[in-house]
Order: sequence, then C-alpha cells, then structure tokens
Amino acid sequence: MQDPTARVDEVSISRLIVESFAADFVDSLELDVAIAGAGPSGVTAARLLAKQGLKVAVFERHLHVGGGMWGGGMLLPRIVIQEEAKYLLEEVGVNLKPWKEGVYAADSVETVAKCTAAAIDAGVRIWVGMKVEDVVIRENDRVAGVVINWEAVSIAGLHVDPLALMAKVVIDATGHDSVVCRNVVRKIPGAELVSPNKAVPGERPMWAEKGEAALVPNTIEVYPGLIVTGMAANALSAQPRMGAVFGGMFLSGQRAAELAAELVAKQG
Ligand code: 48H
Repeated sequence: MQDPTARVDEVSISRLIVESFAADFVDSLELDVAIAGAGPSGVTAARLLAKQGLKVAVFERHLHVGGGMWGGGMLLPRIVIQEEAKYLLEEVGVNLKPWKEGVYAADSVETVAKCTAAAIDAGVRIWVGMKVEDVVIRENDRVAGVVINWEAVSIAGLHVDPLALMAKVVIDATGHDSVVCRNVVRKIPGAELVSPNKAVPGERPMWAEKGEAALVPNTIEVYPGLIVTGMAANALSAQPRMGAVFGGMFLSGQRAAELAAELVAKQG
C-alpha cells in the first residue's frame, strides 16, 4: 500500500487550502441572507433559512462560534431553556434535562456543537475570524450587503481595506453591542432605527422574564434590508438583559428567519 503521507507535500497542502477556500468564498459573494454573529440567535436564523433552500452565510469575528453560550451561567456550562423553545433544540439533537415544569437545563457545549453542526448540515457557510465592519447600501440607503475584514486586522490596528459582498437581507446577530445597527445609525444621516433621537440606547439592567418576553416582539426589520435579532434586538429597544436563560435567543432567531424569508421572497 502507498504511504499516505507521501500525498501531502507542502505545495499541495497550500494549494488545497487556498483553492478550496477561494471556491467556497466566491460562492458566498452573492447571498440571500448575510448574518453577522454566530451566537444562538444568528446560528438558529441561519439554519432555518438554509433549510428552506436560501443561500446563507454567517460571519463571526472570533475563531469560535457559539457567542455567549459556551460560558453558561458564570462559567458553569449549563443554560436554561423554556418549553416554548424546546423543539428548536430537540430538532438538532440537544438533550434537555427537565428541571421544573416548562423549564429545562442544557449543556452549553453540547448546545453550541449541535446547533452549529445542524446549521452547517442545512447548508450554512460559517466564516470565522471575519468581522462585519460596515454595510453596503443601494438606492434609498437600503442595506444591500456587508463589508468584512479579518478581526486580526482590527486587533493589530492595521489599515487594510475590506472586502464586500451582497445580500438581499442582512441580520444583525452581534449580541449586546448591536454592531451593525450602531454602524447604520452612525453612518446614515437620519437613520433612527426604533428609538427616535436615541438610536441605540443599549440594554437595561437584568429582569429575566421581561427581557425574555421582549426578544421576539423586538426582532424586526429595523431599517430597510436589516433585521435585528437576539440580544442586539433588546439592546436596540432598551429592554432588560436576562442572564443565562436562552430560550428567547433561539425563538428570536426563528422569528428573524421568518422575516428574512419574507423579505427575500419579496425581492424575488
Ligand atoms: C461578526 C460579530 C461582530 C461583528 C460581534 O452574544 P451572542 O451570543 O448573541 P445572541 O444575541 O445570539 O445571544 C446572546 C446571549 O449569548 C447572551 O449574551 C445573553 C443571553 N446574555 C444575557 C445577559 O444578561 O448577559 O453572539 C454574538 C456573536 C458573538 O460570537 C460575537 O463574537 C459576534 O456575534 N460578533 N461577528 N462581526 N462585527 N460583533
């Protein structure tokens, strides 16, 4: 039998990595939906959209996906899930342990792994180490794509011009900082999003039940072509944080997917 190590000389390794990356990345340049942030809301929205056959990519600034899930509650790797969101986790194979009526515990590592794997299996491309630093606009300032750069470039403080790609819809799933929405408010005169004169007020102090209840109603198209989901939605509408309860994040991701699918359909 041929020695398998003989097939992997340095040039073929480099060629494979560059060519394989280039082919997939070029395929991500025109998307139905571009999602900033691979936390629970972004990955759930991505999976549900890809399941409908839409072309979806997620851009995550870190090298790891999962956002705030890994650390559970204060580094104890458990997250709390309510009955209403149970099926969104069960359909990707997460084991939920009943705790009291309508409330379950999930292992945060298992949840990240299974949600991510299911999204990839549904056809989502997840690009890590890439930060969404701006949006592309078209007529009437409609959001029409994202501007991306390596997170390592911003950490190093280098002046490197970005790349851009087009998307029929952009979803801000960047969590507490609502990065994409803040950027739109800062750069587009008159873009007030949901709160006149106080465009991105930020989240309010903790009130778990109120914060959870606010997530789905605040998952909206905040600006033409831009949907906000997850913690970013609460930050945008001055709603409370909720600690390590995550049901609302998954349900908000589901709502974002519904809205995005409708907008994509309208654009044809
Ligand atoms: C690309 C970016 C950029 C950028 C940030 O924080 P997340 O987990 O967000 P959600 O909303 O899906 O979930 C929120 C939840 O994790 C949480 O924080 C809770 C429940 N908090 C309650 C409380 O009381 O504190 O994920 C956002 C992701 C992260 O992975 C970021 O690295 C990433 O977005 N991100 N990716 N471009 N500009 N900014």
